[in-house]
Amino acid sequence: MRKIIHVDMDSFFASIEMRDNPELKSKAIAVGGSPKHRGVIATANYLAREYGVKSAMSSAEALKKCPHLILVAPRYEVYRAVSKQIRQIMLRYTEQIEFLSLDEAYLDVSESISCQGSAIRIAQAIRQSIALELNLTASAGISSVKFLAKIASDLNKPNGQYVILPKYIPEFIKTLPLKKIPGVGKVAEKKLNNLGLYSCADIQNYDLKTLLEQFGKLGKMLYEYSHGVDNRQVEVDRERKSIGVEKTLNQDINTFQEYEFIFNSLYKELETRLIKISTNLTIASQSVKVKFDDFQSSTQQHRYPRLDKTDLFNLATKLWQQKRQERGVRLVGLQVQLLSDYAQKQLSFFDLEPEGI
Ligand code: TTP
Ligand code: MG
Repeated sequence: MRKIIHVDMDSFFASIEMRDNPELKSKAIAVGGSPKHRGVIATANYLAREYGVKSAMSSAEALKKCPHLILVAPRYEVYRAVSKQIRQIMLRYTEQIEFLSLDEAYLDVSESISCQGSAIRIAQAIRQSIALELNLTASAGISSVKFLAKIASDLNKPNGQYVILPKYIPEFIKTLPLKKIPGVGKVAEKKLNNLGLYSCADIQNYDLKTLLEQFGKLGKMLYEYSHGVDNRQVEVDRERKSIGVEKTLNQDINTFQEYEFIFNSLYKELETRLIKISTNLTIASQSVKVKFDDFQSSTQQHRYPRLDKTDLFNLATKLWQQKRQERGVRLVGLQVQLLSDYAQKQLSFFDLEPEGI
Protein backbone atom coordinates (compact mmCIF):
# COMPACT_ATOMS: atom_id res chain seq x y z
CA MET A 1 0.00 0.00 0.00
CA ARG A 2 1.53 3.32 -1.07
CA LYS A 3 1.19 6.65 0.71
CA ILE A 4 0.75 9.50 -1.76
CA ILE A 5 0.41 13.18 -0.92
CA HIS A 6 -0.70 15.77 -3.46
CA VAL A 7 0.21 19.32 -2.49
CA ASP A 8 -1.35 22.29 -4.30
CA MET A 9 -0.73 25.91 -3.42
CA ASP A 10 -3.77 28.15 -2.84
CA SER A 11 -4.38 30.77 -5.55
CA PHE A 12 -0.65 30.53 -6.13
CA PHE A 13 0.36 33.57 -8.26
CA ALA A 14 -2.24 35.79 -6.56
CA SER A 15 -1.17 34.74 -3.04
CA ILE A 16 2.43 35.65 -3.84
CA GLU A 17 1.35 39.06 -5.09
CA MET A 18 -0.70 39.67 -1.92
CA ARG A 19 2.15 38.53 0.27
CA ASP A 20 4.59 40.88 -1.44
CA ASN A 21 2.18 43.81 -1.47
CA PRO A 22 -0.02 43.65 1.64
CA GLU A 23 -2.18 46.52 0.36
CA LEU A 24 -3.73 44.00 -2.01
CA LYS A 25 -4.76 41.62 0.77
CA SER A 26 -8.27 42.91 1.33
CA LYS A 27 -8.96 43.52 -2.36
CA ALA A 28 -10.22 41.43 -5.24
CA ILE A 29 -7.16 40.79 -7.38
CA ALA A 30 -6.17 38.71 -10.38
CA VAL A 31 -2.85 38.02 -12.05
CA GLY A 32 -2.99 38.30 -15.80
CA GLY A 33 -2.48 40.27 -18.99
CA SER A 34 -3.99 43.63 -19.77
CA PRO A 35 -7.42 43.67 -21.45
CA LYS A 36 -5.95 46.15 -23.95
CA HIS A 37 -3.77 43.36 -25.28
CA ARG A 38 -6.45 40.70 -25.06
CA GLY A 39 -4.83 39.34 -21.92
CA VAL A 40 -6.17 36.39 -19.97
CA ILE A 41 -6.41 35.69 -16.25
CA ALA A 42 -3.75 33.33 -14.91
CA THR A 43 -5.43 33.16 -11.52
CA ALA A 44 -7.55 35.19 -9.12
CA ASN A 45 -7.59 35.43 -5.35
CA TYR A 46 -10.53 33.93 -3.48
CA LEU A 47 -12.27 37.28 -3.08
CA ALA A 48 -12.25 37.85 -6.85
CA ARG A 49 -13.48 34.30 -7.40
CA GLU A 50 -16.67 35.23 -5.54
CA TYR A 51 -17.44 37.53 -8.47
CA GLY A 52 -16.91 34.71 -10.94
CA VAL A 53 -13.35 35.62 -11.99
CA LYS A 54 -11.55 32.45 -13.09
CA SER A 55 -8.31 31.20 -14.60
CA ALA A 56 -8.18 31.34 -18.42
CA MET A 57 -11.03 33.88 -18.63
CA SER A 58 -10.25 36.95 -20.72
CA SER A 59 -9.21 39.91 -18.56
CA ALA A 60 -11.90 41.99 -20.26
CA GLU A 61 -14.61 39.58 -19.13
CA ALA A 62 -13.12 39.43 -15.63
CA LEU A 63 -13.35 43.21 -15.36
CA LYS A 64 -16.96 43.08 -16.47
CA LYS A 65 -17.76 40.58 -13.72
CA CYS A 66 -15.79 42.49 -11.12
CA PRO A 67 -15.27 46.15 -12.13
CA HIS A 68 -13.09 46.97 -9.11
CA LEU A 69 -10.78 44.02 -9.81
CA ILE A 70 -7.10 44.86 -9.46
CA LEU A 71 -5.16 43.31 -12.29
CA VAL A 72 -1.51 42.51 -11.52
CA ALA A 73 1.06 41.65 -14.19
CA PRO A 74 2.66 38.22 -13.69
CA ARG A 75 6.23 37.87 -12.32
CA TYR A 76 7.25 34.40 -13.41
CA GLU A 77 10.77 34.67 -12.04
CA VAL A 78 9.38 35.15 -8.55
CA TYR A 79 6.89 32.27 -8.93
CA ARG A 80 9.66 29.98 -10.10
CA ALA A 81 11.87 30.95 -7.18
CA VAL A 82 9.04 30.26 -4.70
CA SER A 83 8.42 26.91 -6.37
CA LYS A 84 12.05 25.98 -5.78
CA GLN A 85 11.69 26.93 -2.11
CA ILE A 86 8.62 24.69 -1.86
CA ARG A 87 10.63 21.84 -3.33
CA GLN A 88 13.36 22.42 -0.73
CA ILE A 89 10.80 22.09 2.06
CA MET A 90 9.37 18.89 0.56
CA LEU A 91 12.85 17.40 0.20
CA ARG A 92 13.14 17.32 4.00
CA TYR A 93 10.55 14.54 3.94
CA THR A 94 11.19 12.63 0.72
CA GLU A 95 13.08 12.72 -2.56
CA GLN A 96 10.14 11.06 -4.30
CA ILE A 97 8.65 14.30 -5.61
CA GLU A 98 6.96 14.89 -8.95
CA PHE A 99 6.08 18.48 -9.80
CA LEU A 100 3.12 18.82 -12.17
CA SER A 101 3.38 22.58 -12.45
CA LEU A 102 5.01 25.33 -10.43
CA ASP A 103 2.48 25.02 -7.62
CA GLU A 104 1.53 21.38 -7.55
CA ALA A 105 3.39 18.17 -6.70
CA TYR A 106 2.91 14.52 -5.86
CA LEU A 107 5.01 13.01 -3.08
CA ASP A 108 5.40 9.32 -2.39
CA VAL A 109 6.11 9.09 1.33
CA SER A 110 5.69 5.31 1.61
CA GLU A 111 9.31 4.94 2.69
CA SER A 112 9.58 8.12 4.74
CA ILE A 113 10.44 7.77 8.40
CA SER A 114 9.58 11.38 9.35
CA CYS A 115 6.54 11.87 11.54
CA GLN A 116 6.57 8.14 12.38
CA GLY A 117 5.78 7.51 8.75
CA SER A 118 2.39 9.19 8.99
CA ALA A 119 1.48 10.73 5.61
CA ILE A 120 -1.17 12.85 7.32
CA ARG A 121 1.37 14.39 9.64
CA ILE A 122 3.96 14.83 6.91
CA ALA A 123 1.38 16.76 4.87
CA GLN A 124 0.59 18.90 7.91
CA ALA A 125 4.27 19.55 8.56
CA ILE A 126 4.94 20.55 4.95
CA ARG A 127 1.97 22.91 4.91
CA GLN A 128 3.03 24.40 8.22
CA SER A 129 6.58 25.02 6.99
CA ILE A 130 5.27 26.61 3.81
CA ALA A 131 3.08 28.89 5.94
CA LEU A 132 5.80 29.84 8.44
CA GLU A 133 8.75 30.12 6.10
CA LEU A 134 7.16 31.36 2.89
CA ASN A 135 4.09 33.08 4.27
CA LEU A 136 1.83 31.24 1.80
CA THR A 137 -0.82 28.58 2.22
CA ALA A 138 -1.04 25.16 0.61
CA SER A 139 -3.66 22.42 0.56
CA ALA A 140 -3.00 18.71 0.49
CA GLY A 141 -4.71 15.45 -0.36
CA ILE A 142 -3.61 12.09 0.98
CA SER A 143 -4.46 8.65 -0.32
CA SER A 144 -2.90 5.44 -1.59
CA VAL A 145 -3.18 6.35 -5.28
CA LYS A 146 -2.36 9.47 -7.23
CA PHE A 147 -5.73 10.41 -8.68
CA LEU A 148 -7.48 10.25 -5.31
CA ALA A 149 -4.73 12.27 -3.61
CA LYS A 150 -5.21 14.93 -6.28
CA ILE A 151 -8.97 15.00 -5.95
CA ALA A 152 -8.62 15.10 -2.16
CA SER A 153 -6.36 18.16 -2.18
CA ASP A 154 -9.29 20.17 -3.54
CA LEU A 155 -11.78 19.08 -0.89
CA ASN A 156 -10.58 21.26 1.96
CA LYS A 157 -9.12 24.08 -0.09
CA PRO A 158 -7.88 26.69 0.80
CA ASN A 159 -5.42 25.97 3.61
CA GLY A 160 -6.73 22.50 4.43
CA GLN A 161 -6.15 18.84 3.82
CA TYR A 162 -8.25 15.75 3.27
CA VAL A 163 -7.48 12.07 3.64
CA ILE A 164 -9.06 9.18 1.77
CA LEU A 165 -8.02 6.10 3.73
CA PRO A 166 -7.82 2.85 1.75
CA LYS A 167 -10.75 1.35 3.64
CA TYR A 168 -12.97 4.25 2.59
CA ILE A 169 -11.93 4.27 -1.06
CA PRO A 170 -14.80 2.07 -2.35
CA GLU A 171 -17.35 4.28 -0.62
CA PHE A 172 -15.70 7.51 -1.81
CA ILE A 173 -15.45 6.35 -5.40
CA LYS A 174 -19.05 5.25 -5.74
CA THR A 175 -20.45 8.76 -5.65
CA LEU A 176 -17.47 10.45 -7.31
CA PRO A 177 -18.66 12.45 -10.33
CA LEU A 178 -16.66 11.55 -13.45
CA LYS A 179 -16.05 15.22 -14.19
CA LYS A 180 -13.90 15.42 -11.04
CA ILE A 181 -11.41 12.95 -12.48
CA PRO A 182 -8.29 14.62 -13.82
CA GLY A 183 -8.22 14.04 -17.56
CA VAL A 184 -11.99 14.24 -18.07
CA GLY A 185 -12.55 17.49 -19.92
CA LYS A 186 -15.76 19.15 -21.03
CA VAL A 187 -16.02 17.15 -24.27
CA ALA A 188 -15.47 13.77 -22.62
CA GLU A 189 -17.90 14.69 -19.84
CA LYS A 190 -20.64 15.44 -22.35
CA LYS A 191 -20.05 12.22 -24.23
CA LEU A 192 -20.13 10.24 -20.97
CA ASN A 193 -23.34 11.95 -19.87
CA ASN A 194 -24.95 11.18 -23.22
CA LEU A 195 -24.39 7.51 -22.45
CA GLY A 196 -25.95 7.97 -19.02
CA LEU A 197 -22.58 7.90 -17.25
CA TYR A 198 -22.18 10.45 -14.47
CA SER A 199 -20.42 8.78 -11.55
CA CYS A 200 -17.85 6.06 -10.97
CA ALA A 201 -20.71 3.78 -9.88
CA ASP A 202 -22.17 4.16 -13.39
CA ILE A 203 -18.84 3.06 -14.87
CA GLN A 204 -18.65 0.11 -12.48
CA ASN A 205 -21.93 -1.13 -13.89
CA TYR A 206 -21.01 -0.45 -17.51
CA ASP A 207 -19.55 -2.77 -20.09
CA LEU A 208 -15.75 -2.47 -20.42
CA LYS A 209 -15.76 -3.39 -24.10
CA THR A 210 -18.13 -0.55 -25.05
CA LEU A 211 -16.15 1.83 -22.85
CA LEU A 212 -12.93 0.95 -24.69
CA GLU A 213 -14.62 1.26 -28.08
CA GLN A 214 -16.08 4.64 -27.24
CA PHE A 215 -13.23 6.22 -25.29
CA GLY A 216 -10.05 4.25 -26.03
CA LYS A 217 -7.31 5.02 -23.50
CA LEU A 218 -9.58 7.30 -21.46
CA GLY A 219 -12.09 4.45 -21.21
CA LYS A 220 -9.46 2.14 -19.77
CA MET A 221 -8.40 4.78 -17.29
CA LEU A 222 -11.99 5.47 -16.19
CA TYR A 223 -12.63 1.78 -15.74
CA GLU A 224 -9.54 1.35 -13.59
CA TYR A 225 -10.09 4.49 -11.52
CA SER A 226 -13.71 3.53 -10.93
CA HIS A 227 -12.41 0.34 -9.37
CA GLY A 228 -9.89 2.26 -7.27
CA VAL A 229 -6.95 1.20 -9.43
CA ASP A 230 -4.27 3.74 -10.40
CA ASN A 231 -0.87 2.15 -10.81
CA ARG A 232 0.98 5.30 -11.86
CA GLN A 233 4.14 5.83 -9.89
CA VAL A 234 5.35 9.19 -8.65
CA GLU A 235 7.81 10.06 -11.41
CA VAL A 236 10.70 11.85 -9.83
CA ASP A 237 11.72 14.91 -11.86
CA ARG A 238 8.93 14.37 -14.30
CA GLU A 239 9.95 14.77 -17.84
CA ARG A 240 8.93 17.77 -19.82
CA LYS A 241 7.09 16.56 -22.88
CA SER A 242 6.98 19.63 -25.05
CA ILE A 243 8.22 23.17 -25.46
CA GLY A 244 6.13 25.80 -27.15
CA VAL A 245 5.59 29.46 -27.77
CA GLU A 246 2.26 31.04 -28.53
CA LYS A 247 0.73 34.42 -28.98
CA THR A 248 -2.78 35.70 -28.49
CA LEU A 249 -3.07 38.45 -31.06
CA ASN A 250 -4.15 41.97 -30.26
CA GLN A 251 -6.57 41.74 -33.15
CA ASP A 252 -7.89 38.79 -35.11
CA ILE A 253 -6.07 38.35 -38.38
CA ASN A 254 -7.57 37.39 -41.72
CA THR A 255 -4.72 37.48 -44.23
CA PHE A 256 -2.05 34.91 -44.90
CA GLN A 257 0.56 37.66 -45.00
CA GLU A 258 -0.12 38.62 -41.36
CA TYR A 259 -0.15 34.95 -40.42
CA GLU A 260 3.25 34.41 -42.03
CA PHE A 261 4.63 37.43 -40.18
CA ILE A 262 3.50 36.03 -36.82
CA PHE A 263 4.77 32.60 -37.73
CA ASN A 264 8.21 34.06 -38.43
CA SER A 265 8.44 35.91 -35.14
CA LEU A 266 7.20 32.92 -33.13
CA TYR A 267 9.63 30.64 -34.95
CA LYS A 268 12.53 32.84 -33.97
CA GLU A 269 11.42 32.74 -30.35
CA LEU A 270 11.05 28.96 -30.34
CA GLU A 271 14.43 28.53 -31.99
CA THR A 272 16.10 30.69 -29.34
CA ARG A 273 14.51 28.64 -26.59
CA LEU A 274 15.65 25.36 -28.05
CA ILE A 275 19.18 26.61 -28.62
CA LYS A 276 19.37 27.38 -24.92
CA ILE A 277 18.77 23.70 -24.25
CA SER A 278 21.00 22.23 -26.91
CA THR A 279 22.37 23.43 -30.23
CA ASN A 280 21.54 20.09 -31.79
CA LEU A 281 18.35 18.92 -30.17
CA THR A 282 16.68 15.79 -31.51
CA ILE A 283 12.90 15.99 -31.16
CA ALA A 284 9.96 13.64 -31.69
CA SER A 285 7.76 15.98 -33.70
CA GLN A 286 6.82 19.59 -34.28
CA SER A 287 3.40 21.19 -34.43
CA VAL A 288 1.40 24.33 -35.15
CA LYS A 289 -1.70 25.36 -33.25
CA VAL A 290 -4.23 27.99 -34.22
CA LYS A 291 -7.21 29.27 -32.27
CA PHE A 292 -9.99 30.85 -34.33
CA ASP A 293 -12.36 33.69 -33.52
CA ASP A 294 -15.03 31.19 -32.43
CA PHE A 295 -12.50 29.85 -29.85
CA GLN A 296 -12.20 26.51 -31.66
CA SER A 297 -8.59 25.36 -32.01
CA SER A 298 -6.86 23.20 -34.53
CA THR A 299 -3.42 21.59 -34.42
CA GLN A 300 -1.21 20.07 -37.10
CA GLN A 301 1.62 17.84 -35.94
CA HIS A 302 4.37 16.18 -37.91
CA ARG A 303 7.02 13.64 -36.88
CA TYR A 304 10.31 15.33 -37.57
CA PRO A 305 13.73 14.81 -35.95
CA ARG A 306 14.59 18.46 -35.46
CA LEU A 307 13.08 21.89 -35.48
CA ASP A 308 12.78 22.80 -39.16
CA LYS A 309 11.36 26.03 -40.45
CA THR A 310 10.29 24.84 -43.90
CA ASP A 311 8.54 21.77 -42.55
CA LEU A 312 6.84 23.73 -39.80
CA PHE A 313 5.77 26.42 -42.25
CA ASN A 314 4.25 23.75 -44.50
CA LEU A 315 2.20 22.58 -41.54
CA ALA A 316 1.13 26.14 -40.79
CA THR A 317 0.10 26.66 -44.42
CA LYS A 318 -1.88 23.44 -44.46
CA LEU A 319 -3.68 24.47 -41.30
CA TRP A 320 -4.55 27.85 -42.77
CA GLN A 321 -5.80 26.38 -46.03
CA GLN A 322 -7.71 23.39 -44.69
CA LYS A 323 -8.99 24.37 -41.26
CA ARG A 324 -9.58 28.11 -41.19
CA GLN A 325 -12.78 28.22 -43.24
CA GLU A 326 -12.81 32.02 -43.43
CA ARG A 327 -12.61 32.39 -39.66
CA GLY A 328 -10.41 35.06 -38.07
CA VAL A 329 -7.34 33.83 -36.20
CA ARG A 330 -6.86 34.95 -32.59
CA LEU A 331 -3.93 32.81 -31.44
CA VAL A 332 -0.98 31.10 -33.09
CA GLY A 333 1.34 28.65 -31.34
CA LEU A 334 4.37 26.59 -32.33
CA GLN A 335 5.59 23.57 -30.41
CA VAL A 336 8.08 20.75 -30.46
CA GLN A 337 7.39 17.45 -28.73
CA LEU A 338 10.49 16.09 -27.02
CA LEU A 339 11.98 12.65 -26.91
CA SER A 340 11.68 11.32 -23.41
CA ASP A 341 15.35 10.78 -22.60
CA TYR A 342 16.25 14.24 -23.80
CA ALA A 343 13.40 15.62 -21.85
CA GLN A 344 14.62 13.91 -18.73
CA LYS A 345 18.29 14.76 -18.98
CA GLN A 346 18.37 18.18 -20.50
CA LEU A 347 15.43 20.03 -19.13
CA SER A 348 14.59 21.38 -15.80
CA PHE A 349 10.94 22.20 -15.43
CA PHE A 350 11.84 25.25 -13.40
CA ASP A 351 13.89 26.85 -16.12
CA LEU A 352 11.05 27.13 -18.60
CA GLU A 353 8.22 29.58 -18.93
CA PRO A 354 4.80 28.07 -18.35
CA GLU A 355 2.77 27.90 -21.52
CA GLY A 356 -0.61 29.22 -22.36
CA ILE A 357 -0.65 32.43 -20.44
P1 TTP B 1 -3.99 26.23 -9.95
O1 TTP B 1 -3.41 25.40 -8.86
O2 TTP B 1 -4.93 25.58 -10.90
O3 TTP B 1 -4.74 27.49 -9.35
P2 TTP B 1 -4.38 28.37 -8.10
O4 TTP B 1 -3.20 27.85 -7.35
O5 TTP B 1 -4.24 29.78 -8.56
O6 TTP B 1 -5.68 28.28 -7.24
P3 TTP B 1 -6.21 27.07 -6.32
O7 TTP B 1 -6.25 27.61 -4.95
O8 TTP B 1 -7.56 26.76 -6.85
O9 TTP B 1 -5.25 25.94 -6.50
O10 TTP B 1 -2.83 26.85 -10.83
C1 TTP B 1 -1.59 27.27 -10.27
C2 TTP B 1 -1.07 28.51 -10.94
O11 TTP B 1 -0.91 28.28 -12.34
C3 TTP B 1 -2.00 29.69 -10.83
O12 TTP B 1 -1.77 30.44 -9.66
C4 TTP B 1 -1.71 30.47 -12.08
C5 TTP B 1 -1.28 29.44 -13.09
N1 TTP B 1 -2.36 29.14 -14.05
C6 TTP B 1 -2.40 29.83 -15.25
O13 TTP B 1 -1.54 30.65 -15.51
N2 TTP B 1 -3.43 29.58 -16.13
C7 TTP B 1 -4.42 28.68 -15.86
O14 TTP B 1 -5.35 28.49 -16.68
C8 TTP B 1 -4.38 27.97 -14.61
C9 TTP B 1 -5.46 26.99 -14.25
C10 TTP B 1 -3.34 28.23 -13.75
MG1 MG C 1 -3.06 25.82 -6.82
